[in-house]
Amino acid sequence: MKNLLLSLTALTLTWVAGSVLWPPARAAQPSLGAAAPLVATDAWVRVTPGSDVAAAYVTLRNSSQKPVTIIGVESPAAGMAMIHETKIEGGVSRMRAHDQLVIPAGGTVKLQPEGLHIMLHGIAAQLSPGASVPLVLRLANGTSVQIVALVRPLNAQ
Ligand SMILES: [Cu+2]
Repeated sequence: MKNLLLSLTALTLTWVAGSVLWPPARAAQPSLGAAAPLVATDAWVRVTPGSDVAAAYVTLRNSSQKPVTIIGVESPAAGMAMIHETKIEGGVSRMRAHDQLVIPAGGTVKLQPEGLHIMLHGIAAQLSPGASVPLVLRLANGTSVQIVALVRPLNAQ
């Protein structure tokens, strides 16, 4: 009986430790530095054949109690990367650049077609569907988040 209790205690402790560590930093999207609480999922790039400009989309979740501010984006696959937002103004679709993007504490911001996106300019090599594009989000706290985005065809939603 005593042994049983001991193993139950051990199990409970293991479970508690597991909960504290959750989410386990989503190994697929590692972040540099200890204090990068952004979790990036569903990252993809929509390519236009023959164009050296493409838009990248990703869902960003802030698992911390503080807002996280993205101050820049880089990609080794592009000459320049910027945060853009598409808005319909007077029936015309316009893109506006954002100097920064704030993910509220505990909040989620979706970069998706017809809205916020990462604009990639000067794509060096022609990207084909299925290829992956590394993206780096630079955060105001000095850390950065590495993302791998999957290339999808022009008609992807
Ligand atoms: Cu754009």
